[in-house]
Amino acid sequence: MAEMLQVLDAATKAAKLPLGLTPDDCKTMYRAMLATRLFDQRGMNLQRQGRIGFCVPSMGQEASQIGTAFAAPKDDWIYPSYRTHSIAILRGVPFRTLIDQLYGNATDIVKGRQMPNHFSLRQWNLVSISSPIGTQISQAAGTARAIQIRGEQKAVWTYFGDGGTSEGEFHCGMNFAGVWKAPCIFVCENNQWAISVPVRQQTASESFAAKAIAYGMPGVKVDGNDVLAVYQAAKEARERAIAGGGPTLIETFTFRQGPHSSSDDPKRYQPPEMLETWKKKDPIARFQAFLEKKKLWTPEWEKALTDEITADLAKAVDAAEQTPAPAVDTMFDDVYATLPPHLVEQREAVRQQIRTSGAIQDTGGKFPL
Ligand SMILES: Cc1ncc(C[n+]2csc(CCOP(=O)(O)OP(=O)(O)O)c2C)c(N)n1
Ligand SMILES: [Mg+2]
Repeated sequence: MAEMLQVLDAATKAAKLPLGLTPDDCKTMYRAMLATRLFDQRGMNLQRQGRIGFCVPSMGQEASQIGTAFAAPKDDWIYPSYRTHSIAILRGVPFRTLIDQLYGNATDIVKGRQMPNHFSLRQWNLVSISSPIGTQISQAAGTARAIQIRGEQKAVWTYFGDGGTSEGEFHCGMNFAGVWKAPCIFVCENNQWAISVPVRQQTASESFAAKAIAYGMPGVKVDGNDVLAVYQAAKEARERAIAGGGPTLIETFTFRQGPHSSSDDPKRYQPPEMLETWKKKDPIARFQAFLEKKKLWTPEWEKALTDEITADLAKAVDAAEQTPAPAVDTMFDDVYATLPPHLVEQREAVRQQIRTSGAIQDTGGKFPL
C-alpha cells in the first residue's frame, strides 16, 4: 500500500507512448494543463488589481486533475471541488463562460448568485461546486448508484482534498459506494495542506489510499505530479467501474504551489523550502520534458500555445468587463416554475423603484472575503 505509482520516468526511456495514448492525446493534456496555469495566473492578477473579488488557484495540481479527467468521457458526471476548473477547461468550456462567473455579470450562468470560482456547468456534466467541504462526496456516491440502477455505462467522479477526508461525508460516501459497488471514482488530491493545517494533523493512517481497505474497494496512491501515472490509475479505475467492479479511491500525492485562495498567504505557515522542493517537481515542466523527448514539444509550439491562450483570456476578460451586472429583478427567477403572487408583487415593487429612482443602490461589487 505504501508504494506510489509512477510512470513518467520509465515512459521517457521507452520507445512507444504508454497506455494507448496518441501524440494528440498527449498534446491535448499538455494544452489543458498550460491553459489552467495561465487561467490561474490571470485570475490572481485580476484579483490583485481589484477587478474580481476572489479566486482559487490550482497551481501545482494540474497533473492530478487533468490526468484523472482525461480518463473520463465527457458524459461521465463530475462532482468537482472548488479547485478543479482545469476539468472545465479540458472539457472545452469557453473562457468567457468561466470568466463571466468570476465577475458574476449578466451573462454568468448562475447570474452572480455564487461565490467566484464556484462554477455550475450542467451542459458539461459538471455539477455545481459546493463550498461546504466534502458534501460532493456523498452526492457523487448517490448519483453513481442511480446510474447503476438505470444501467448506464458511465462513471461518476468526485474530487476533494486531504482535509475533505476528515468530514463525515467522505466516510458516508465511501461506505455506501462500497456496499453498492457503485461506479464511483473518489479522487483525493493530497496537496498536503487544508488551508494552514498540515496533512499530519488530518490522519493517523499511513496514506489516504489505505482508507479504501475499510470500505471494501481498491485504493491507489499515485505521484500526483506525474500526469501519466495519474492517467493510468484513473483509466484502470474507470474500466473497473464500468465492468461492475465497483468504486476506487485514488490518492494523488501533490502540492499546492500557490495560496489556498486569493485571501491566503502560505508564507505565514509554510516552511519556504517546501515550495522550493516542489517547484522542482512541477507537473507541467515534467510532462514538457517527456514530450520534448518524444519530439512532441518545441519552444515554438509552447510560444504559439501561450500566445493563443493569453489572447483568448484577454478577449474573455474584456467582454466580461463590458457586460453589466445582472438586472436586479433576476433575483426572482429560477426558484419557482410559477412565481407566487407575493413575489410577483415584490418584483413589481423593485421594477417600480428602478423606474422612478434609477438603479438600486450599487454596493461597488466588493466581495467580503
Ligand atoms: C464544512 C466546512 N468546514 C470548513 C470550511 C472552510 N474551508 C474551506 S477550504 C478548507 C480546507 C480544505 O482542505 P482540503 O480538503 O485539503 O482541500 P484543498 O483546499 O487543499 O484543495 C476549509 C477548512 C468549509 N468550506 N466547509
Ligand atoms: Mg488539501
